[in-house]
Amino acid sequence: MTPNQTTVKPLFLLLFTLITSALTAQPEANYDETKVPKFSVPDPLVTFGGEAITDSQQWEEKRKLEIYQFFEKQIYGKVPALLDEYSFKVIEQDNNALGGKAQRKQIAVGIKKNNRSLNFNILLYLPIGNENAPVFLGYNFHGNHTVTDDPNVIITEAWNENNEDLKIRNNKATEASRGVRMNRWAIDKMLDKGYGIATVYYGEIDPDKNDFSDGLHSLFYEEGQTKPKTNEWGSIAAWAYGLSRAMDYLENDTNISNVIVFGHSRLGKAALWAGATDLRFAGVIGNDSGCGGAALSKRKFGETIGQINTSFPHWFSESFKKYSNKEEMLPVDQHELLALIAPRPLYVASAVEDEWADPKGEFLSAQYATKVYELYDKKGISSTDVQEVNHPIKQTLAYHMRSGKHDVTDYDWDQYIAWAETFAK
Ligand code: GTR
Repeated sequence: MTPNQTTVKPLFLLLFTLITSALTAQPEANYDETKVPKFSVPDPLVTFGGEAITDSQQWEEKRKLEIYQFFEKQIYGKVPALLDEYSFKVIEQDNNALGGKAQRKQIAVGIKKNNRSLNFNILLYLPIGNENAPVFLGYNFHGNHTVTDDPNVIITEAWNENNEDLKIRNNKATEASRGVRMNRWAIDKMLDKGYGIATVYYGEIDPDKNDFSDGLHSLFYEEGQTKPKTNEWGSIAAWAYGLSRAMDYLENDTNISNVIVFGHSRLGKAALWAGATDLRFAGVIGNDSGCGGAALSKRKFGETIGQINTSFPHWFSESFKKYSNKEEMLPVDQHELLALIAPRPLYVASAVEDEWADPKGEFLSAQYATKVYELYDKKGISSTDVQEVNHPIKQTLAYHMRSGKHDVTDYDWDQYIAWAETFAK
């Protein structure tokens, strides 16, 4: 190599790095209400073609489908095909679990496509003495064994994001992380009130990394394919699909009545999309779901589409990237995702210190979706309702803003359980 070449190469590399980082750099997140751009959200009751919708039948026939298809093709991405096979097996059961409070079942679900298979485990607790219990179904972030200190819960074998606080090391869960997330799952409260709880480790459906070689997506590839096509599913849609596959088991368990799908944060986004795609969920809860969940995108407050698509390029469909930092171009906003769940009960929850998820954007979104609930004579967040800390509004479309941070707390569960009493039993 000549001396000339040795200096040219690093210079070229430097230039290349500068250009690519300039192209992908994201504007600073905005937390200043005065800097929220002037925006208007699309009216859920006017079709893309400009036609007004005045009743629930017109909504179902003309508007709901076009909104659904937009979210499906341009935001979360389409599921490419049907499964070839589905099976489940109760691999463990104890009718005297948690000190006699619950029946515990662990169910292995197997799905097959193109001779490839994927397995995941559902952990289910049902209250003793309530033969027809409503169940909360939600993913957990690090394994079923983290939601309880019950020593019999199977430890996941799947890839796990390292987390020193939760004692997850070498991308593997071990006995050391048993019960580390009990604080987020008010299991005793649920059982005492006659509710069951079903949970699945989301990494068993699709490991949360920007790598499409593993997880659910890879089962569906055609010869030579290595990632989903442009309008096909990202990880959020895959997780939502996994919730439906858990539902396939739960709806056949004769001890279960209604299933309310729940999720926090990224898993709240997945729960909302699952609620929109699968009518079998009797209720839907999005806890601190933020950008790409309940929060309006066009406010550009806290996390934006540009930021989320850069930090988590695998979460949405490839086609969603064209809206990065171009939120004003979107013909929909997230209130219309909420509207797709109507008239079923839906709870949107924020935390006041969780500014990254834009609590105000979540509240407005619930408020703007309410007119679709009203078509069915259901109540939501009216234009005179105000967003106040720890003042839940428990209508069919419910909302609260808890004090504190991005988290799931007993306060949240107290509200969800009390709200579920109004429809789930
Ligand atoms: C953040 C992400 C949010 C939210 C959160 C979580 O890093 O920006 O959209 O999903 O993770 O899932 O805890």
